[in-house]
Amino acid sequence: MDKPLDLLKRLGVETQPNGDLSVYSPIDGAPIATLQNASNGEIEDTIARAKAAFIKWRDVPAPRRGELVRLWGEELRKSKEDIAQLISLEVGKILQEGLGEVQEAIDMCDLCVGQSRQLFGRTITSERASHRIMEQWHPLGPVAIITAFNFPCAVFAWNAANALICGDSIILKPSEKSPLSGMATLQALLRAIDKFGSDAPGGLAQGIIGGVEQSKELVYSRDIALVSATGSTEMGRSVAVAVAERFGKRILELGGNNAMIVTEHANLELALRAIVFGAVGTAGQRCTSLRRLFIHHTQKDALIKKIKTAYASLNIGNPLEDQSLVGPLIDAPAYMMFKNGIQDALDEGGTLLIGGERVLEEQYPDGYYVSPAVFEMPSQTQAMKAECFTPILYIVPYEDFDQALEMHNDVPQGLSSCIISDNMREVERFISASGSDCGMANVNIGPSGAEIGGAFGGEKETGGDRETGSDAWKNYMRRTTNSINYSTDMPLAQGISFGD
Ligand code: UN1
Repeated sequence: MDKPLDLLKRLGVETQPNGDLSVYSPIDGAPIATLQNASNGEIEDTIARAKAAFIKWRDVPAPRRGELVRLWGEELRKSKEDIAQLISLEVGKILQEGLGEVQEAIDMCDLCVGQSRQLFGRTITSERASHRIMEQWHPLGPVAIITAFNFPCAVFAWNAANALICGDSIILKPSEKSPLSGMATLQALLRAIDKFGSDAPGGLAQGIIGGVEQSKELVYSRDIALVSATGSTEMGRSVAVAVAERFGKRILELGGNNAMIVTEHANLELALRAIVFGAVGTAGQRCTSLRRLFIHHTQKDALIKKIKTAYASLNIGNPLEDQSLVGPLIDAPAYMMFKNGIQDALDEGGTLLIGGERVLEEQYPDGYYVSPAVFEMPSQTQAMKAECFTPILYIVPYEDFDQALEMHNDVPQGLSSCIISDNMREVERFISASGSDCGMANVNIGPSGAEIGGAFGGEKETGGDRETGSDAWKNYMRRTTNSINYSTDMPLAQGISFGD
């Protein structure tokens, strides 16, 4: 691993030695760099530049805008290893997951290159003779992208790639816990903009360093047409209200409390692989992490045995080392959350089956490594209904499928979900209208690791919006309905006769 400052230099990320935002590595708590939080004046200027850039960019043909995103993908390919290392260093993800995250950003660019030629509306038949109705999708305006610490590269790219092909300018406000990886991803975009040439206006893509105060400036600004924010439900609630108050648009991707149902017809080996990656991957710090596991009572003992064996052999350690599968939690508050989560589960009658300890404390006194915890709970308790963004998995056995479905949906969040079953009745029921109430309902796949081709997002307190693929691009545009009369008459709709 290179020295952090060499890595940052290679990625074009500028740091401010006397800046007021310090970034630490969760690996050992060591400082990586300092950055300067943006002042109100700087944010106002940034928004003004984004507004001016939008006026020019919206007139560049969409497939040409796609070419910029293609170039961004090329730059990301060139910097893939470097950005992945930075993500490991700054977020604590194992290198494989860091590489996967950059790959997700590259895939998003590829998707958007094609999508830039497919920003189509419908033609609708008119009730009037020699009339036609059609829809067009037009660029929307400056888009603010507020990301969470855990996916600083991919979630930025999901939003920025869509926004750019849709003709919008963008402003990134990365999480104050992992601003460097976001800025490195932005720098790759700025290199692409340099290569693209003069029809990419200055101010098309910008970044703002800061926390809640800086986010608020963006959220309250009437010049920001769309706020796309990823993070906690609490954050999302205040963004939703502020943006709605000024009739702005928003995309919210908030808490997940994702579950799996393992039925009596499940292939347990398949279930095990999905459980371990889902609950332990990224140290349980994905929106899509597996948190609740409902097991048919006939499968419980066998599956718990397998889970315990798998958890006992997990390599917890420095995420930059090849053999590590579980890196550290992001910071001390995350560790407090883990500890409280463990206590709450015990207080509610849970039996701790494995894990739940802080580990490697001597080696890394300022790094918060924990052994992922598994509880067996007597029922779906109160603590299980809140998202605890750490590797705690709660198991609840069930007797009949309807009961499992009911528990599955009985939480405020609705992001991702899955069933492990070889029985088509159970599977179809799970993905039917009366099945999972989540934005994503998977079959024989875990809840995390979604591909970008589908629409990503969830219901209820998850926010209700969608990003990435499918028709999510429409969220970054405005729709106009055009009614066209090519006759020489002026018939009115609804058959109205008005003074004729
Ligand atoms: C997130 O945790 O905010 O589905 C995003 C997944 C990844 C993205 C997670 N593709 O787990």
